[in-house]
Amino acid sequence: MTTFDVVVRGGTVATAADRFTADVAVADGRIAALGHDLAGAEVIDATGKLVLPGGVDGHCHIEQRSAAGVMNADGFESATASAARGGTTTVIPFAAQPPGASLAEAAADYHARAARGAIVDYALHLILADPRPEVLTNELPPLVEAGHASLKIFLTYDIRLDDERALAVFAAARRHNLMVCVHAENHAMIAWLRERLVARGHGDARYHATSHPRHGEAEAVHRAIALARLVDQPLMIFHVSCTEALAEIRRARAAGVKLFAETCTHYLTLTRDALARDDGRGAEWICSPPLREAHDVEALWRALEDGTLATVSSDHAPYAADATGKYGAGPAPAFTDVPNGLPGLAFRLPLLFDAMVRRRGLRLEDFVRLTASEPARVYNLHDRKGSIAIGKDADLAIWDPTRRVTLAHALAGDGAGYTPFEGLEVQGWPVQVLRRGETVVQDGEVTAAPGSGRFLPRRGGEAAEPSGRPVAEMDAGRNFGAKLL
Ligand code: DUC
Ligand code: ZN
Ligand code: ZN
Repeated sequence: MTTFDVVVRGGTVATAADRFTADVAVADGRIAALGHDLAGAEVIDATGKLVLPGGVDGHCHIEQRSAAGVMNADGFESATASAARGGTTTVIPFAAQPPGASLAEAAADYHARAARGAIVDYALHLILADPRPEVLTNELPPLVEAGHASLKIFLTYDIRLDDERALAVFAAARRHNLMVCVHAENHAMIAWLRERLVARGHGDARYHATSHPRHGEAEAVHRAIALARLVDQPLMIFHVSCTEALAEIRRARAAGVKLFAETCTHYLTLTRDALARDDGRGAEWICSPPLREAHDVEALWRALEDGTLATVSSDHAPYAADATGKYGAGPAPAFTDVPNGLPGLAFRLPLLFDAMVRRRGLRLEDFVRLTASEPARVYNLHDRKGSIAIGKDADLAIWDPTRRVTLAHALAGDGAGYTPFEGLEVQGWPVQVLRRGETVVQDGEVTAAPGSGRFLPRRGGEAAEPSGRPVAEMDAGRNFGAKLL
């Protein structure tokens, strides 16, 4: 009888398609067998537990500066340790090109830092803040060759791209089979409102939400889709926060556009009331797009159920609740002086498990799909990540569905010093987490070495392939023979 390296025995294994009782056997870091009475050099008793694929967080910021230059409160070690504590074993943070700088140098810099610190496996999205021709022509192809397969662009902030540059990125992405992720908000509306609000003395955190109008998000979603559609480039719309943006996504899908969209844990669990707290800590809930209203929360849940939204990420963007982060401009800063973002890597899975499976009536399989399998598929990591099947990496979260936990920052262990989810009670918790068969977290203790996480080189894959349905103007058969791509 074969003795495997590790056997996780007797748990209920869940995938995006199914659940069943089985032992999971690991050899050389991969799932080698699913069955009964399997023998292992190390045996982990999972009786009464769920055995879930480790989470895949397709959008988080690690060791990155805010739009205004404030450094995240987390390095790769603390961020990925907090991800692992919450059952996430794959992350996709960013390599951010500063305007005017080299994309290749930015990527090399993030690679070096991730290689030193990461505890879980990772890929990187490349942020293109300055897609000048030599960056797209000379710097991008070797990065694609090295295994980068997704880009992020912004339509707001100082690093925003105008429509022409966005189109240039979409066309380059199409040439190289890359997914493009978009931060879609209308910059002019935000700038105009910020100026007026501050001039009229409305600098309190609650006006951050006022300064990011919901139809400005919808407008930018619409525009990004229209531009990408011209060159038949699939998009991922990041951090969808409101009903109006969902309507744009549904309309485009109904018209046959190939499009993915995510929302984030905080848009599903919090509202803009957090910005108007009477203890003066509203800055700690400032993120962009902003937290919206209760009816948006409900609309986002419906969009998860009907398939409009494909994935849920953390958008972990931690800034410490002190003068190095949220309060760099003083203890009562104007919202315009507060870096945008919330910590969330650690609690994404516990919050979503509790909300989806216990309170909202989604199936356990839906939870696995939205938090692991589908992000793995969209970012073309699914040959190794996001499911429990023979040949996949043995990334497993052994989950106690009965454990009740009151969320507190100490459980997250990230660098932010606070959690926006403080005091929320959840049921369901990862008691042991394996990455490639190695236990990386046991009862909240991180046991893996910094730098033991690996880079995951990948291609764009099927999700990034064009739909094959060009608009008439780009179709040589219908545009008098002009070949434009
Ligand atoms: N966009 C993000 O994707 N994350 C944090 C802040 C932001 O604007
Ligand atoms: Zn963004
Ligand atoms: Zn983000």
